[in-house]
Amino acid sequence: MEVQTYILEKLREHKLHFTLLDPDKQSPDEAGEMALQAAQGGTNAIMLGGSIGVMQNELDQTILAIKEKTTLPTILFPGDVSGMSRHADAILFMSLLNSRNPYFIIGAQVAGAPVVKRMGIEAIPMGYLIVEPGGMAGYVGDARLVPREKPELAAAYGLAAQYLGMKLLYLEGGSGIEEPIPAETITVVKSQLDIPVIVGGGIRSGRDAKKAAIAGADIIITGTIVEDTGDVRKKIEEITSALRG
Ligand code: 1GP
Repeated sequence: MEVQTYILEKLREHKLHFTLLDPDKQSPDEAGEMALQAAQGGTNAIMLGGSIGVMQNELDQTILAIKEKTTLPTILFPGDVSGMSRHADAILFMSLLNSRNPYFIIGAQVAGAPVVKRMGIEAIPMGYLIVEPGGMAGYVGDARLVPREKPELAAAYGLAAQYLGMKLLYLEGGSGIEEPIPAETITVVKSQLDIPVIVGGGIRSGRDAKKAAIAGADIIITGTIVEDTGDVRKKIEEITSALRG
C-alpha cells in the first residue's frame, strides 16, 4: 500500500503519531532499537531527517536497521537534497512555503526530483510552514517566521498549499522549542483546510499532544523526546494513548 493511502486510511480511525529520528544523532543499530520501541509504543511511522549534517551512508544504514526491526513505514523528511535514500518507503516532498530563499521553495526540489524518480520512492507533496520561534529549521531554511499571534496568516499559507495541490500541511514550531505551536493557530488553520494538518516542535508529553489534537492537528510529530528519554516505548505510549483516549 502506498504510504499516502496508509496515512489517509489510518486517519479515518484516529489521530496519528510519527516518530522523527535524526540519523546523525545515534548509530543505525540504536535507531533500529528506538524505532522498535516506538512501534511497540504505538507510533504510526518513522520519519527520518535533520536540518544539517545528514550523511547518505548513515541515512541508508539507519533505514535498513529500522526495517530489520519494524514494519512501520519509513518516511524521509529531508532538510536538503542530501536527505534521500532509496531504502525509504516515501519522501515528504515539501516546499518551505515561507522561506525567503527560493532554494527552499523550489530549488532543492528541482535538484531532488530526478533523484526521487530514479530511486523510485513515493513522493508525498507537502507544504511546510514554520511558525515562531522556528528553531534550527527556521534558521537553516531562512524562514520569514509566521508570528505566533497571527493564525490567519498561517491559515492563508495553508490554503495556498492546498490550492497548489499539496496533500499535507506541516506546521513547524522548531525542534526542541519551549512552547509548542499555540492551539489557536492550529484551530484556525484546520478550520480552513481539507487536507490533514501535521504539527510538530516542542511536544513533550501526552498533555501537549492531546492539546494539539483537540485543537485540530491530525498528525503529531515528536523528535526530541526519544533522544531524551531512557524508555522510548513508555514515552511514546504516553503520547499515543493521549491521542487515542
Ligand atoms: C522537528 O517538529 C519536529 O522538525 C519535532 O520537534 O524535536 O521538538 O519533537 P521536537
